[in-house]
Amino acid sequence: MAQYYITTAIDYVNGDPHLGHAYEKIGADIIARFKRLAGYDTYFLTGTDEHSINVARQAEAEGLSAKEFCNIMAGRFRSAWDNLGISYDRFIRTTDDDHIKTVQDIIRRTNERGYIYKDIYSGYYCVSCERFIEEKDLIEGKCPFHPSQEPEWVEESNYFFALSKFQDPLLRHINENPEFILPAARRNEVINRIKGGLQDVSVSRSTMTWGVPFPREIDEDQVVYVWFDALINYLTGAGYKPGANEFGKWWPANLHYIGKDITWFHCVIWPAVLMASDIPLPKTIFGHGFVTIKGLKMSKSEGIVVDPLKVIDSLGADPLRFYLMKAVPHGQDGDFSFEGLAETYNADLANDLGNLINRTAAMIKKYFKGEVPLPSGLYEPEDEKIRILGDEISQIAHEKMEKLDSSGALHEIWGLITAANKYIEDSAPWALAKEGNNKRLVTVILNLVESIAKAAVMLSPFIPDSSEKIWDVLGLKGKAEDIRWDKVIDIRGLLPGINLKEAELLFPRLDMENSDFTKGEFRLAELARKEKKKEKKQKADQLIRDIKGEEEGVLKMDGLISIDDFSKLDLRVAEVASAERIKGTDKLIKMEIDLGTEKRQLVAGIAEFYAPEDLVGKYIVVVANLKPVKIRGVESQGMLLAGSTKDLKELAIITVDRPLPKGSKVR
Ligand code: ME8
Repeated sequence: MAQYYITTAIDYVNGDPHLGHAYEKIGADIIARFKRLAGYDTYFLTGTDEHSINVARQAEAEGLSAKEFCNIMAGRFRSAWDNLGISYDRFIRTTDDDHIKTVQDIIRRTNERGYIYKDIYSGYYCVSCERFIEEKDLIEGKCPFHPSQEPEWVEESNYFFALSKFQDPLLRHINENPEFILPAARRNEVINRIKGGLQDVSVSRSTMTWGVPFPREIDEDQVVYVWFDALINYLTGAGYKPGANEFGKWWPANLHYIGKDITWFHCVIWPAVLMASDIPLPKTIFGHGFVTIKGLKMSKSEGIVVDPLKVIDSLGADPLRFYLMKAVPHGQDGDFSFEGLAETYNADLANDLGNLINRTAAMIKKYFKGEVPLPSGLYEPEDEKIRILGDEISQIAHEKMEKLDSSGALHEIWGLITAANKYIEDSAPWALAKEGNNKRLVTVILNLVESIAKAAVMLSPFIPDSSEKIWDVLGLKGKAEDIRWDKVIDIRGLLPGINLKEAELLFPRLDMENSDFTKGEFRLAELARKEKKKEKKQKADQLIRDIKGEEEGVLKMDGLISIDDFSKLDLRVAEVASAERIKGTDKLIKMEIDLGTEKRQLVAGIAEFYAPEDLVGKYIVVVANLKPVKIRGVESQGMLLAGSTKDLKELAIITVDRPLPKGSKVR
């Protein structure tokens, strides 16, 4: 049996999964499910990318070890994909033991073959992309994908991979294998960039410790650069055997299904690393488009996210899977909206598909007591037409799926559902029953059941749960997904004598006025607020830059402290749990603050400016590592931060401008 190994990108775990991630996993799942239906021995790999700087920083902020933090987050990704019906065979984590060994082995292989050397890296680094960026690629000083963040300046001694040696072999491979990079637009982008010249890339970091350790015999003080580590997951997932020159049962991968923002890593760096290691290249890298909201890319670092689980809660996984395939066409970007989702649900699933099934089931019950009749042998030309159409569509949709055009295939399959609904109108079974034309009535009903069963099989990669429900309603044996795609045309043989089950309403119509989608609108309103805040923040940042510039003109450069001095302060966000005046004083307030993991008592001289009850519930900033002191006999276990005028006539407490977990570090 031919085999098919498909992988998705592995997601960074510094935020929860969002609809962009979900779109990719659904897209890959549809292909994996199709391949299984088409008779391939299929292996589907997805997982999480855990060694990123953001992860290390966030874990620290939450007072967890990086691994503990990753355990929680990887669990959330995995459970989101389970809820979405993603049929992965392995959920890989870059902290898995076998992966760490594979990464170290690939470093050894490339090193032995002379493609790794030590040098100094100095340049910009975008923490959100985990990418070294050349100055020429910055737009107004910012990473093109993360315009709200400053790239960091990095200067360190690193190991480099000799990417520049692979310019010609890469171009040759891409030209000789038109299927290597898809869609064609991405292929052209990549070719043009390679022609622009390749520079060697850093593959290690010496200023961080969270990562796969470099092989000890090469260097004890470096960890592997997160992208080098991440790409190698595809080999680990294939069953790579370190040191044995065995690349694993599933290697080479047939398809890396990834977003268009990371084609450079997959289409240039990854194949070059494989070439340098004498390992065959994957067959195809497909760079899908982005899910956007109002034209903006959904992105956790930019704060524009919709939680797929919220959508699943309201509607179930299948409507979301279906809608995303429709809204984000093959290889392109597509806009998500709650309204669009609700409209598609009502028009396509409730009206077209739901009604087709419900009407057909009702007629079988009414005219044949629920049992699908035996063929009558009487066929009109239209009766032949709908059957032939079903067979043709199964072939066309198959071809589209083989070309990875899932949205195109879905469109074709929907053609059968539309045609079957029209067939009901045209053949008017109720009139046939009235006339007593039982033979034709039998034919029409059989054709309808056949069309629905064909659609159920072909739709099973897209809406797997619903397909099984449809299969069940029809009273067919086994599962829709057990029918091979090339046997769809033989489905008629399964039908006579089957008994319809009591149909649950498959896709109840959504009441657009009073539906759960108000939740969606609420979230969009939240998004709009966030965008406003972002605008404000950008203005504020500009102001700060302007002020800094002015200050630099007048400030002497002495009396400054280093970042190390600053980092001695343990500043934390805390919630004021209770507050009261200290009796016998005018100025002092005693409060209990909540740091998430512990509660503390604080004394502050702010009674002239704040009433105790106004303080309760505020998220303030405190110095958490200050030695406790007694003020008027009351112990203060820390200090809150406040600003004041020189004459101390005005004072304001420092608070955070949006909720952060209690105990978050202020840096
Ligand atoms: O890039 N629409 O992780 P990631 C569609 N860890 N796809 C989107 C999207 C959107 N709005 N936003 C993100 C990484 N994605 C690396 C990958 S692979 C060896 C390492 C896609 O969490 C994105 O294009 O930033 C990528 O394919 C995947 O989600 C993970 O993104």
